[in-house]
Amino acid sequence: MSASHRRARRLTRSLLACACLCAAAAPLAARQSAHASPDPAKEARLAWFREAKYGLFIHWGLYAIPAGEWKGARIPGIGEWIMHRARIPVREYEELASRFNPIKFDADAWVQLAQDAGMKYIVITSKHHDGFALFGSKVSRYNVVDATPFRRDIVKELAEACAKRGMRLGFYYSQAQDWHEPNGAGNDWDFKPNAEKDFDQYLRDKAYPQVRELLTGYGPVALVWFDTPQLMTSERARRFTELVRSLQPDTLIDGRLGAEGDYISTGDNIIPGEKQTEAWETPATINHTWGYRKDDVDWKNPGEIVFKLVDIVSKGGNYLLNVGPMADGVIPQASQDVLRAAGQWLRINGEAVYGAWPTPFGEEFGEASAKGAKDLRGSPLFLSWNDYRVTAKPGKLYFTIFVEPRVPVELPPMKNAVKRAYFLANGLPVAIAEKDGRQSFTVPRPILDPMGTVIVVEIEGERVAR
Ligand code: H79
Repeated sequence: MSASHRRARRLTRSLLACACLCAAAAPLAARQSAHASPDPAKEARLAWFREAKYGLFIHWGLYAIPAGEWKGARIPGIGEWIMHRARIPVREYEELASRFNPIKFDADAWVQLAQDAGMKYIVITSKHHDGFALFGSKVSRYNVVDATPFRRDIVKELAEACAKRGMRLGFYYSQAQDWHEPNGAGNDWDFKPNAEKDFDQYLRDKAYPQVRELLTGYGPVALVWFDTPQLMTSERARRFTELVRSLQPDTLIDGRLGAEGDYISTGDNIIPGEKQTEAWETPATINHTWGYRKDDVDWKNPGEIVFKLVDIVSKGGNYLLNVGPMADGVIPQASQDVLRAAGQWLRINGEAVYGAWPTPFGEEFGEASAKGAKDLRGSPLFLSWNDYRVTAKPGKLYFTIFVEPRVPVELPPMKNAVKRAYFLANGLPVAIAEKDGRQSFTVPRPILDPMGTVIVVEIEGERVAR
């Protein structure tokens, strides 16, 4: 491929990345400055999260039954939004509960999948915007135990399976939008517009007490994943923070509560262009929906998943990758296959991922367009390069190569001497050459692993000095 071809391909990729920007969270850079001072308690809570890097998001609820279709019509958009998108009245949508009977649900199998995938934590929708709780709640009968023929507490079974297998479990909880409740945010087809609602009544009688239930009835909670902070004043948000901190001081709070959390949540499916020092996480779909849709079979392939994971880790973040189980309790086989294939790569190359530091360089991410081109939103266009990414540990640099290099790979300039280099997968040495003061290595062709070939470069000293 010629240089101009490669450039064109990169350009297409970065445009695609921009086009799917979603408004669920403010831009990362804009929120950076607000968190300047290091907080030791927060850093201690975050220790496991910064190590873990990769988690399984599970969106499951009544929306898995219609699976993107209502009364014979295809309803576009993300599957878990079907009630909103089709303006389904509460009284009609509620009837799905009487049909929710996922007899194939097997919590152990789900946790096994996460483990096979190399994921270190699970986050499940304990209550999404539709208001239906996947746990046995005393606060609202609109829950899996009281309103369905299934009558089993799904969150409890998953919590037990996680505890048994040493998997951390966190809860997504839609704190603001609740389309089932007259005073919850979001439902203006059955109820009054948000501005005329008694939102505090909803918080007091449902959201706060349900979050309390989640933090008292299900063992240690790794994190609470709040979302879409509509109507969330800082005072309303503070009550959630106090609840979480008082009940489980080690539990993390994500970045979408409406007050400062423990880490930054990027927009859905958004991976920032550069590394960030603050802890952060990208929530992402494996196809194009979160909740199951029968018509969305456009799965990312394992190579794309591995690239995104290493890209994210090289920028200091975590990847929370979603699956949408079907109404019978089974996670679509195709998505399981993708996760397990990426997990196979991680079994060999996980040293470059888990607990790894972000890149000490940054040049590998790409370059600003020399021609002053602008992206779709008028920002200067950044041409991202996807040839390789760098992660690090004390005395070691991991170059994960994604595009077979036709020329020697030059190490970015650093003061450290290189001790040796080798393939992570098999330990075979990689020769380092030096020319005009620049060190480089040559990757033999064909490339060892097309999904990502990791070359470990051992350096003098713990960290790169530039
Ligand atoms: O839980 C997942 C999503 O349901 C949730 N965040 C992730 C983690 C989310 N909430 N809001 N959004 C995502 C933004 C949603 C935008 C849209 Fe729509 C929903 C576009 C299409 C459907 C709202 C309804 C705007 C147009 C129709």
